[in-house]
Amino acid sequence: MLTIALSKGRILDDTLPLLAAAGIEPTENPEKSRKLIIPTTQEDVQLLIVRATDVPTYVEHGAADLGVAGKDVLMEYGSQGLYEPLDLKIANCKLMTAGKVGAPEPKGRLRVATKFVNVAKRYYAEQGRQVEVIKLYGSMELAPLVGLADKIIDVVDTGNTLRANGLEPQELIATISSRLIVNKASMKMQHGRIQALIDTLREAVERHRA
Ligand code: PRT
Ligand code: MG
Repeated sequence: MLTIALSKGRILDDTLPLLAAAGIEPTENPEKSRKLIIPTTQEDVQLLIVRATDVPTYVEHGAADLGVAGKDVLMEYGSQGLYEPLDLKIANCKLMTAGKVGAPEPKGRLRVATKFVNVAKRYYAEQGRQVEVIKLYGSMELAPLVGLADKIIDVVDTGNTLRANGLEPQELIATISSRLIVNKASMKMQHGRIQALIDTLREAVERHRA
């Protein structure tokens, strides 16, 4: 059995057409089903539906052989224990700092609210800047509005969410797309099969981009 971990929403939406190119289609709609293990048209391939931030955990520990995760999630998780053989070029966005429109740079220690705690610490450490990183799990945009933080670090697509809350994008930390990730032991044990899937997906990505 080959097990592929995916999250619902934009990653699933954009990954299904790529998997279809490899002849892998879910036998029921994962967006609607309550099932977390979804069989596919290939008897020996199944999908696991997990939270976006949990995908690397399932793959690193071998509960899934493959997965699809945003580069933001991988930067935060740390990708030492995983192979990352293919940029799927889907769910594109930017990881950015943002703050209140027109707010002056605070003097002294910067307070940064984010769910990307490791990324934030690394980013400001590289700049030699003293920061207090405040961990949040969502609605980061609120933090500067109520004085919880000076800035946030979050993924930005259109920027509409920032604008709607009186915030502006400031520094670009990384351009983000979703990556295929592979468990290291699976890559050894099922090399032929996984490599064939990677090759097919790579062609589908290129066709999709053309
Ligand atoms: O939603 P959940 O809490 O379960 O987890 P998640 O937010 O990590 O998952 P999901 O499915 O929302 O995102 C999965 C991946 O999609 C992320 O890890 C990113 O790599 C990628 N991605 C691409 C995005 C966006 N675009 C995006 N716009 N992830 C989140 N957003 C958010 C953004 O932060 C803002 O709050 O969507 C909102 C709208 O964005 P704007 O800029 O267009 O207004
Ligand atoms: Mg989300």
